[in-house]
Amino acid sequence: MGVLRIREVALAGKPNCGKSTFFKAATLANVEIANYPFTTIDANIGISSVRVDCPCLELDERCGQCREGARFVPVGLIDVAGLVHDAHKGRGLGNAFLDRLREASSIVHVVDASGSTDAEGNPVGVGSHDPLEDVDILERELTYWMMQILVRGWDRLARRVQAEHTKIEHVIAEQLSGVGVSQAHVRAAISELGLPSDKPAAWHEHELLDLCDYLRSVSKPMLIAANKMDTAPEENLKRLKELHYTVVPTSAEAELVLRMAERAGLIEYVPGDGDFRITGTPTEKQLRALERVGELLERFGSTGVQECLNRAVLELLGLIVVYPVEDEAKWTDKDGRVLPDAFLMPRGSTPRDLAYEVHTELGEGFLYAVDGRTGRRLGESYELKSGDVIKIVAVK
Ligand SMILES: Nc1nc2c(ncn2[C@@H]2O[C@H](COP(=O)(O)OP(=O)(O)O)[C@@H](O)[C@H]2O)c(=O)[nH]1
Ligand SMILES: [Mg+2]
Repeated sequence: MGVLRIREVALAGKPNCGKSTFFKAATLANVEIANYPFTTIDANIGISSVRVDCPCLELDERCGQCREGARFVPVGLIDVAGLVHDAHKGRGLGNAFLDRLREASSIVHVVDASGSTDAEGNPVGVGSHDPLEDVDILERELTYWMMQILVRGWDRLARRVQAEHTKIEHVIAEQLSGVGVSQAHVRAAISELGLPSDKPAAWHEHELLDLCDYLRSVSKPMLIAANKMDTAPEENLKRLKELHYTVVPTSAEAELVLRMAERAGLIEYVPGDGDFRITGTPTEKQLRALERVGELLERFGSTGVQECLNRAVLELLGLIVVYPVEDEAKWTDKDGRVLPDAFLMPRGSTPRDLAYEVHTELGEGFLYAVDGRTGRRLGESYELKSGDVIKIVAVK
């Protein structure tokens, strides 16, 4: 087994939108089903998971690593301190918050869709604040944050690029590498905005800002959790859904109720499901809370929390889940465990990439791979698909 490389999702949003509730719910899991450490790394960084259909559904028996065919693959989750307007200037927790986002590969923007908190997160009457404003504020803060990093020493940089005829995308990507911007991102942005790449010293400040805005949108993929859906006016949900984002109505609170009830042995609930089963003896009060959650599930299909995590990882980051095995016929490892591991890989990965992900030595000794479904040898350039069961053959 190689070291698990954890992909990260950050929860961002203003104070009181429900980030910590979402975080707590999403990182609270049934330890027994997990063959990886479901521990909280620190108060604000934890392990959550994406849910996929387990390939063992094609077998006669479940593999023992999943819950009735629902396979949970670990991802890191960061609860970023509440963000307010002008955070990039150091307001609120300011740059400490923004620095946390450096580590994240995608962002779930938790928005209080009920409109019951103002731009700073102070309680106001339900529906009295427009949640769309919060979306603008977060975008702006991230853009200005990148701008701040970019303009550090910009004049000197731009002049040097012009004098030495070096590539501007290289210099910008270097400057912004800490926030996850690549040369390809910069090249795309420059061409999209039609900036003269040989004359960066002549770029206007507003053009630099547009550049940062574009870079933000491509390097920090984001979706919106329209949280507090239980009390949100229809109109707010509708307007949020019209934005050019993936918008998932959520109730972090409902998810927390379900996960705690399951932990307490009161219900059986598989995260992401649209229902649960009472298996214990809840008190009158607990029963009423569960009934309320039940109604919500009926109305929305699920609490939305698992869907946010799934889409942030599988759609925004474009990752797939692949299952390496030692025995391609039985889908087991050397100890006979069925489908022992699940790896998240970037789309477009090859079997050799998977070998490296499992272990550097396996990657270096890679000879070929076998498809666990067909028993056929896979070509060097085979593109792995989500759900693939793969045997890797390497020199010993
Ligand atoms: N009605 C409702 N309230 C929620 C929901 N999620 C969180 N809250 C409440 O919103 C308040 C702020 O939540 P918290 O998670 O501390 O927000 P944070 O400041 O963004 O971390 C708390 O009172 C939560 O109980 C939800 O889905 N529905
Ligand atoms: Mg919080």
